[in-house]
Amino acid sequence: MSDPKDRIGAKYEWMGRDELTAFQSQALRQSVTQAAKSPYYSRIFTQADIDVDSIVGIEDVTRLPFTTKDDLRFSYPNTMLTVEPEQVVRMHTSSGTTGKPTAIFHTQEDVDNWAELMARSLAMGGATPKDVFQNMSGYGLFTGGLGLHYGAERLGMWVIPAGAGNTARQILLIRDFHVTVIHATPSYAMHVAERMLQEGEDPKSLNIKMAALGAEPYTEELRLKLQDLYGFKAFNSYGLSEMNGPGVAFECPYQNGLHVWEDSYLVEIINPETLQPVADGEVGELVLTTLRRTAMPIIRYRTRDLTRKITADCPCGRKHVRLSRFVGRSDDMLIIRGVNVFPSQVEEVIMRHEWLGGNYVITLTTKEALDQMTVKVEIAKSGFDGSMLTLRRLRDELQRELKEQIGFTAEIDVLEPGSLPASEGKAKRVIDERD
Ligand code: DLL
Repeated sequence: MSDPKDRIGAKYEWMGRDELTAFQSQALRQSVTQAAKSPYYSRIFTQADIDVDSIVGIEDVTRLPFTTKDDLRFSYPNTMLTVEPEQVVRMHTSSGTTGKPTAIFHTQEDVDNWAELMARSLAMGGATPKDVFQNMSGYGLFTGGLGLHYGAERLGMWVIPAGAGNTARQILLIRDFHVTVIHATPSYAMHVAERMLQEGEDPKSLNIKMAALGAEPYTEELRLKLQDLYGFKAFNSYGLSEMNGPGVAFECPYQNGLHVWEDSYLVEIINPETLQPVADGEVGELVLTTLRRTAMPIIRYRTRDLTRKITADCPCGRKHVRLSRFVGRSDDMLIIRGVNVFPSQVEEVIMRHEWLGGNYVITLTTKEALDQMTVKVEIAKSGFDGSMLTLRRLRDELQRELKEQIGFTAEIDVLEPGSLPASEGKAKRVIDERD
């Protein structure tokens, strides 16, 4: 096998800390100068009285204004564009379901850099040109399709652009073309495994060795369950359309947090209330600045995603900072009877149960003016003896464990396998029907 230090983007991947910092400072200067060419940032910088030439090093970033999702909407369709329209080769939009989308533009250099970041990520997880790669993600405006596709091709893998859904065909393609690496959302990977189990097939028989799983929050417990079902190694993959899409952060073989590619993204973690940086290692909102994007640099983007920096050096030797698994988004936090609950806290408890499947839905209602939470889960096909007694015990156990985790009693509905709606992309875990 070739030396990993020789591969695509290696010059960035293996930069030392001082080298990275120096590179970031120079790239930040360039990025801010480039941003100022757009009508949007030119106005914002003037309003905030920012002299672009005074931005010298990464420590100056805090003098720049934040950019929010609303700013992107406000700049729709293209006031953040910094180049002539004929230099644009591609656009994507964010996956928001309400209101105007936010559009992101790329030059040829931008899509090339993105593909390099994605290739670098997949290779870090162990993918090689000898692998056959199936992309089980939606194509189109969603970045999980073309983002992974170009990265996998850039790495030199044989790519199957299967797209989302059509589970029977996904399984057929994996078998017939000896797929060794897949990309999917964790919820869809779970759905495929459960479908196979229901049909008496073993997901391990597919012989997949690696999975890139992301685009939605998931717990370590869900990763372990998937690894156990398929026998593959699953790597957490993080990104967002505003920062290209996938390829922002990915796990190394130690699977102990996601390395953010700091040659391309400047990382800050802030307290969302005070907007000040949190202490290293504390949970806060991730703020990212693009460092190598031409068509549409974005300065200090408030992602709303909650995570913390892992400060210890990674045994893999890469110096790119690691982020811990995402807790969720600040806007995903549920306030139930005054208690703050993240869906991931509920998932953690469910995934620890071997008799339960990997799908679940949290429904919130109001009963006699009080918030009511119902957690619907499915019995796993394997391992369950079918008795009412076991079912009742399981329900009581789950209710007790959830109460320990979140502090109040939830209703539990244990359903037959396959009863809950299956996800093909990002799973909808919460239905809020409260008054
Ligand atoms: O989901 C890009 C992507 C595609 C990432 C494929 C990974 C794989 P958006 O549709 O703009 O882009 O959604 C971005 O999804 O702000 C997070 O809230 C969430 N998200 C993405 N990856 C993860 C992850 C793509 N690994 C939003 N863990 C982000 C937790 C994630 N949340």
